[in-house]
Amino acid sequence: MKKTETQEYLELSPEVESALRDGRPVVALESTIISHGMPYPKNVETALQVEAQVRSKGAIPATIAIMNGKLKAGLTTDEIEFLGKKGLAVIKSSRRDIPFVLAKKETGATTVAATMIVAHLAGIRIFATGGIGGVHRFAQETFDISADLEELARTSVAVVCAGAKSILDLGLTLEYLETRGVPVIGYKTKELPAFYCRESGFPVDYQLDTPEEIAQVLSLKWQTGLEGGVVIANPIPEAYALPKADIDRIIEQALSEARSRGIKGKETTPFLLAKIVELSGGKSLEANIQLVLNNASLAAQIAAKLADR
Ligand code: PSU
Ligand code: MN
Repeated sequence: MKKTETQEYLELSPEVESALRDGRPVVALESTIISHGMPYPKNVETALQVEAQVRSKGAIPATIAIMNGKLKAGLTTDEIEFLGKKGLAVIKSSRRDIPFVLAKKETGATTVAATMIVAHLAGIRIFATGGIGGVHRFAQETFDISADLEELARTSVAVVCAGAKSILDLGLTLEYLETRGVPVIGYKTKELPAFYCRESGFPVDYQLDTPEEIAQVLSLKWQTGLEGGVVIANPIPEAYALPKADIDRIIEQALSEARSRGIKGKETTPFLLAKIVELSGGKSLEANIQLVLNNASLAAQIAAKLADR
């Protein structure tokens, strides 16, 4: 597809467009976390707080979604409210879904994979979220591996996350990323964080301790033609981390409920996320909000360093 044809379907908010034109820092944000990752109205409140956090660190937020036949980067408050209110009724959209959602002019919330695609089309290199998808537990039988991992292998956008939830098999997720050549950077940590907990027991490839060093590695990767994404794993702030034993028990219960109900395909992750919120009595939601804010802040600082280079 020629660039001009792509641009026809891409709609940047005026603010995002002017920031990109001037080479100012921009941070992409996903929308499946709004529609499918958190309950209303906390989801909308959080999405707006995350945008404010990005701004407070000197970058422009670009929340990404599919609406009215357009791939949008930069949403209005009303559009975020609309996505949050519709919740599970909007289409969870990954790479394979994009053309269908565009064709039908439906509302699509973008996953990590689809957000990376739209960010890349727009020229945004840094993206902040909560957790990435990965290799699910028992993938040996189910073949359930998130399209997020393949996207990380091919699309040149860096994703700042708090690692991944242990609804996934974190060891196999790291193996998959290694095979596909995706670097996993630990921000001030040697270990892959496990979302609610700061530790997982799995080492990361590289520990880097400043946004400047991360920006340097990203530029070197992309300048040398090594296309593809990077995972920047940023542990949840100590004060908000949840006890590992509690969260392990909740996740086991959520997994066994998903299995006994025969939940499959794209429903799996949203089902597990909602179950965890329910079983933790909202405690997990607070941790989730805090870690996303923390990721937004780091992403904005990296975007600022990248824009300076
Ligand atoms: N993990 C979370 N929160 C989320 C998601 C994953 O802790 O909101 C969402 C993201 O949008 C991610 C998607 O890209 O789920 C992965 O879904 P799947 O496993 O179906 O690829
Ligand atoms: Mn899946």
